[in-house]
Amino acid sequence: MKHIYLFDVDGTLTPPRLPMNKKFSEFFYDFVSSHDVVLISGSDYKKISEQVPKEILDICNGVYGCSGAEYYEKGTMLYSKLHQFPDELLALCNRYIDKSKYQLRCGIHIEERPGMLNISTVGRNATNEQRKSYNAWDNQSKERLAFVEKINKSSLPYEASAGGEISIDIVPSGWNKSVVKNEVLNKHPDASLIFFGDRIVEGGNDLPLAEALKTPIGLHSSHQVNSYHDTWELLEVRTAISKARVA
Ligand code: M1P
Repeated sequence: MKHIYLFDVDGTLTPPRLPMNKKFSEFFYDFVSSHDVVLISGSDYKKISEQVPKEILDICNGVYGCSGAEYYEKGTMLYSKLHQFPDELLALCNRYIDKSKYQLRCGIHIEERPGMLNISTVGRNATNEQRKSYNAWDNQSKERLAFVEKINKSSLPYEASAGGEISIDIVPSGWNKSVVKNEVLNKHPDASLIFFGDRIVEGGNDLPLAEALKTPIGLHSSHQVNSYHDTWELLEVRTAISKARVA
């Protein structure tokens, strides 16, 4: 049976919004060279390519950005789904940002991407240190989770999730990472999909895909990781097992 490996990027293959670790990228290059691999990030392709070396992106079977709204093969965009977000939703996001109890504002609080709004109270211009501080505060205050729930429980035809450390992704209902399951299975109907993500948690942007991959016979599987170290370890175990099978 064909196995296809699906990986989230931030927090799964790289530290959030940072380049891949050099040694891990060497290991991962070898892994991608010998396995079918698809990347699926909440970020857009531009951000993904700042983090994952081009040599790796070019040998992946495919790369989905914006939770599936854009798709690339070998650096070429094959599609990008656009969406016009309504003023009502933008006004709600602006109110969330303005009313936040988090004082620091670093700039770029609403980023429009293909098929996605990315919103952050601290702002996308936050430094790495400012990100960490916001994230620690958010873990206590649960600010993002509350807004994610508010959007998801509203009658608006949109869904929200908390993907990385400082922001929330908002997409039209159904435009989440789970779309990748059918995309991949349409090309490889008999494949078993193995997904790695760091946000397979309530309100997390990897959860819809992990849920979609649950089947009664356990054909597909999902693995919650806490960093690229976990991913590395799990892949090392898998490659060691398959080498032992061959030997
Ligand atoms: O890929 C995970 C997330 O990475 C970034 O999140 P943050 O800036 O909050 O760490 C964003 O690009 C986000 O859209 C994406 O889901």
